Amino acid sequence: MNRRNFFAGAAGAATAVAATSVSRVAMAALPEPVLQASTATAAPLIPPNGHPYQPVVTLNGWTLPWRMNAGVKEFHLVAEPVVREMAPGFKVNMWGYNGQSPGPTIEVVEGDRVRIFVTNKLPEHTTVHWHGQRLPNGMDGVGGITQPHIPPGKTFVYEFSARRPGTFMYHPHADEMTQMAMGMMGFWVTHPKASAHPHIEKVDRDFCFLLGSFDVEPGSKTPKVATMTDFNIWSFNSRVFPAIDSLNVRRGDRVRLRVGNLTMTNHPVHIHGHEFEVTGTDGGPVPRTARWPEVTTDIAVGQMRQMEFVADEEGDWALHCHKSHHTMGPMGHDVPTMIGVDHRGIAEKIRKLVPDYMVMGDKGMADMGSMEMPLPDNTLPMMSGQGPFGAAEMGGMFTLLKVRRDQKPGDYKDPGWFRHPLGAVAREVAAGTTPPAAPRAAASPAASPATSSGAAPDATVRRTPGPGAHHH
Ligand SMILES: [Cu+2]
Repeated sequence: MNRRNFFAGAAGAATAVAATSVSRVAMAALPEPVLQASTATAAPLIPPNGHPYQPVVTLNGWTLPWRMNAGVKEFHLVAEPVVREMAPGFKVNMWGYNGQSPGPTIEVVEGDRVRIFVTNKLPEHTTVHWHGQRLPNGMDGVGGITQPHIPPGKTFVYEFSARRPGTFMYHPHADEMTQMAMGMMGFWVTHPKASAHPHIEKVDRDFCFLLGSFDVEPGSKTPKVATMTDFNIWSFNSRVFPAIDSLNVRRGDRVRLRVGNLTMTNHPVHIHGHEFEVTGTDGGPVPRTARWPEVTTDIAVGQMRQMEFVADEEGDWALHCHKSHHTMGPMGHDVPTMIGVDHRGIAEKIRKLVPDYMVMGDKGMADMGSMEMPLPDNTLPMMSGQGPFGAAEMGGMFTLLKVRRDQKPGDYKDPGWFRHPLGAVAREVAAGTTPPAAPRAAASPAASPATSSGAAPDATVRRTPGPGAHHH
């Protein structure tokens, strides 16, 4: 993390401050903005003051530190142009907050008094809307309706109490189509104050990310902001597979995923190998009796969902949007279906005229994953990612849930590829032979991991020990 004095540091402050119309005293009163240069998943921010809580981990992101001022948590968001590396070799000119898109996650506790300074370094006005919060109407951030817009170069302050625990987002309510298409959004988590909330379980790992979409023409660097639905880049926290970090957990951990959707379409988020329950929505925690097991949950536009499960199956499990074109990089939409077309010989003839010509997909599109296509600079390959068994043929909204028995509690490091037990991988069968039986998995308790319905009392079905239990 990289701290920089927004107004040029103590030594240079005289000239920098003189250039603004705001008094030196007023500037000194602002908390120093904290900026993030890295796209790596930051370690959870253990709260240094205030009510304690189990912090979240933001996928390829970070949590914004705050200053405690007479019992009020003070944050400083800076709305500004940023360059987000969506994948190595693919950098996009975005607008974001504090150096990145999405902006930093804000974490507070139910009942906290929160003051958020928002400095506008964009070339146009903006506001911040605190999506889902209970707050005084004048703090809701709807430009022109509940407040004047924040002009370029100015700092506004929002203040309210975090009244309801849950999963929230923030985004501009000013020239929204442009500003959200440019990547302006962030996550907000309000942790429960009570140590035993009736509808909020303790978890061992709590991850969050925002679904994003961009329209970046191959070879260009800036999203098109007039696009309404036809986006070509689909991201988790403005990163695309294989550049999205994996979610690394210890076998037996109770895991919470918080996902928010600020794209212009719905995303059915699907997890392999486990059943989960939706334990919270935009409106707050879901009572246990109202939950049901799922392996896919649709997240509509503007919604947030909390998914919870016990990660009790070891392996590298895919976690992705189930719209298959959302797990691909940019491609033309007018590619003809070539499956079954025999164009042997034709390509060679065309190549004499067009040296880079390639035949696309006469056996499907899988060739695209391993082909070395000539691409314009700063272009994301359409399907990429290498796994231990070959090309993953994926891009966009895809990552891995890595479950390991030897992952240490509190350790978020990528453990590398899963080492499968001998004979426990799907494999070729030679004609006329009978392969040895694959090893059977150790008997694992039936029933869904987060099951809380039916007659069983919670204590008997909650197989995950609390976070403390792993430490002994
Ligand atoms: Cu999707």
